[in-house]
Amino acid sequence: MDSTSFYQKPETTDEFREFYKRLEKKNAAPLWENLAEIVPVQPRPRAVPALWRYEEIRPFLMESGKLITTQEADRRVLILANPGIKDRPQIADTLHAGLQLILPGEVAPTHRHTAAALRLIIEGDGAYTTVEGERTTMYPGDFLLTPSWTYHDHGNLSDAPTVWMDGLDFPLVNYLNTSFAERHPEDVQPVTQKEGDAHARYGSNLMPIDYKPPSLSAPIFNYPYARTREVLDQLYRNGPLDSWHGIKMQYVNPATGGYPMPSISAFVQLLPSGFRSRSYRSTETTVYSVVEGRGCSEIGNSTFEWAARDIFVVPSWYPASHEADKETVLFSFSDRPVQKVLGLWREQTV
Ligand code: 1HN
Repeated sequence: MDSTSFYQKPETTDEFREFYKRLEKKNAAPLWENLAEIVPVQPRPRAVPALWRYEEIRPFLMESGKLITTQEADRRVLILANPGIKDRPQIADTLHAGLQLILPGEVAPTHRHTAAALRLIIEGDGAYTTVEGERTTMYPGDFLLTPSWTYHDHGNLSDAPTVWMDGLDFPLVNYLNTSFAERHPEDVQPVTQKEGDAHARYGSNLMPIDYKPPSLSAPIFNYPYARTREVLDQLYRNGPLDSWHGIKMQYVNPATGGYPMPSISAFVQLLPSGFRSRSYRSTETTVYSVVEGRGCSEIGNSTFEWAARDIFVVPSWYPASHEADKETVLFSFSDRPVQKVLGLWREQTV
């Protein structure tokens, strides 16, 4: 019996095949021939565990900077394409991840779409993203949101290339046939708020009185790394260290305590030098970006050695353990909120 199914297909005879042919003409099919495929006994993602080394991808990113302008490309992004998913480039079954380059002086025009996006800044100081009229300047390690249907654009006023990882939920959004997208009536939306307003108003353990969240996403759209790093340092000093996760925290919507966006969760974790995590798996698809450090991860039967700025993916239900050769900070994002709301999310320490 196929170990991925509780059900064994009946032997197919000529009589069956002839029946199936006639059935197909009527746009119908026998469930018993498809049951094993339709109801696997455990998740069977198409995506496989995979790693992208920044030092290998960066030259291609810079080459793309010579080939096409941001204006021409709209967004100059190299998609991280999972080798297990052949028909379209995406990092995993439910999520997109890519590396976006914006060169000094460039502007990526304003648009909005129903897919939700996040950024994790990888290289460069001083480029900005504007979300719904408020700019935020970005530094390495910063975690940014552009929630569903918010107007956003990017610009680079610094004198160095800026690179970030994009994470989007559009494989999910497209699966549900819920994608809408449009450009802003102007090439670049007007800036209507002072920089830092959202953070002061909603991100400082204070809320405007009578505040009612107008959307399912966080009202702040930058979680600066400087503050996050201090927190990780302090929590490491205070302990305890979790055997599976090190010091792991989740990013929250400060207005609700919930996920930053309704479809995407995000996490940051510190693994001390020499730390070896125990093995863990969950049903969520998780994309990791190494913010600092060096080490390796065992994912399923494969081992991946990583360094700062590398990206790797752990598809649903693959056991993963991480080892840090020096103090490491991992950022990660996943589709956990969608699984939770459907009552499907599972985890297991293995
Ligand atoms: C998008 O709008 C951005 O706004 C980046 O920076 C990556 C990947 C797929 C679809 C839309 C951006 C994207 C994207």
